[in-house]
Amino acid sequence: MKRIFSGIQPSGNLTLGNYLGAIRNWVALQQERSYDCIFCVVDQHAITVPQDPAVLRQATREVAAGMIASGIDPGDCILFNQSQVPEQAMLAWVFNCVARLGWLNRMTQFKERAGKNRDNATVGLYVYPVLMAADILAYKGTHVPVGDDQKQHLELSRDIAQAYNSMFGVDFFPLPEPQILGAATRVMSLRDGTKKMSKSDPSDMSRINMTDDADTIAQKIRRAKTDPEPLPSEVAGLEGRPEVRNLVGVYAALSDQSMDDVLSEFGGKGFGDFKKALSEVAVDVLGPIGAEMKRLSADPGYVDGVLAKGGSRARAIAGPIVAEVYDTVGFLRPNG
Ligand code: AQP
Repeated sequence: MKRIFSGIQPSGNLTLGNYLGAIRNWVALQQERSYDCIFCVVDQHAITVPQDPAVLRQATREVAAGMIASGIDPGDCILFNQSQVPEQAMLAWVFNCVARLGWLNRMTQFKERAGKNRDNATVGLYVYPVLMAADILAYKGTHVPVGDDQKQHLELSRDIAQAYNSMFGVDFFPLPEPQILGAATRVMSLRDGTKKMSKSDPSDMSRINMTDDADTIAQKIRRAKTDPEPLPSEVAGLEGRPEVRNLVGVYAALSDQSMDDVLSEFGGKGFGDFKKALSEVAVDVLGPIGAEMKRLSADPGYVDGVLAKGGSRARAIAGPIVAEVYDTVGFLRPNG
């Protein structure tokens, strides 16, 4: 059985990076109908950095609304928020006792996010990738569609699955495969082409939010950093121009073309026409999704109902898997 598991943190506004690197691919995979799909709003991951409780609740609903508005069908897939399924955190504890410090010490995202003040980072931020392994493996997930930034965490999930299997002499967990798909697997900040576009970047001008209106999208793209040279005619000409490469990649992804096609149209021209065309395609794609997100957000009862139902369906799968792990490990349980 092929089972997809993937998630998004409710740690801010959904961005174009989340859409192109993750959600859009999830919708396409759901439509292929060859996988069981489970999608999760990972609120327990979000609290690895401080969150205002009321804002977190609202962001959880908004991320769920973003997924539904983009085409995730909660009748077809399971859609829920992580904290409704305690089995994932239960499995994470076992995995904390399987994973090694040396493995976690190599995680580059922790180093980036903890920054210079590492002693002040939460323990949760450090063990975040262990919880991510538990999220996936509590469902025996086999495929994990993510953006390029999550590749290293996925490798750790595979290491944990393998280490658990060999520690207990079982063939229990699959080794989950990353699916890094599309032309924009790492969308970069509009202000700095060497930094990932991120929900939690303090500058709103660094990202396009999925709920931005047409004027805001156009303004952000107009002000996006470029350089004084015209666009190159070939992909090789993007070398050393990270901001330009990023905008060309985003245009290619949004318009379903290759970067070569984009450059054959805009190569040799200045950024005026290109940015105008990019704004138009971004508004065409995101406009209807943003409008639907706002409509769904006005009906929190509906979104909460979807998440509650998804949570019970998810528990029905994770419950027996994690119970078997607890037996294997040797935990004494009632009727065990
Ligand atoms: N810039 C990006 N380009 C492509 N894919 C991206 N993803 C995130 N940013 C980009 C993908 O979106 C999914 C959900 O990510 P997440 O919310 O779990 O965490 P993240 O990767 O840390 O995303 P952010 O937006 O940068 O959040 P914050 O600011 O809270 O850390 C993942 O599949 C991710 O690859």
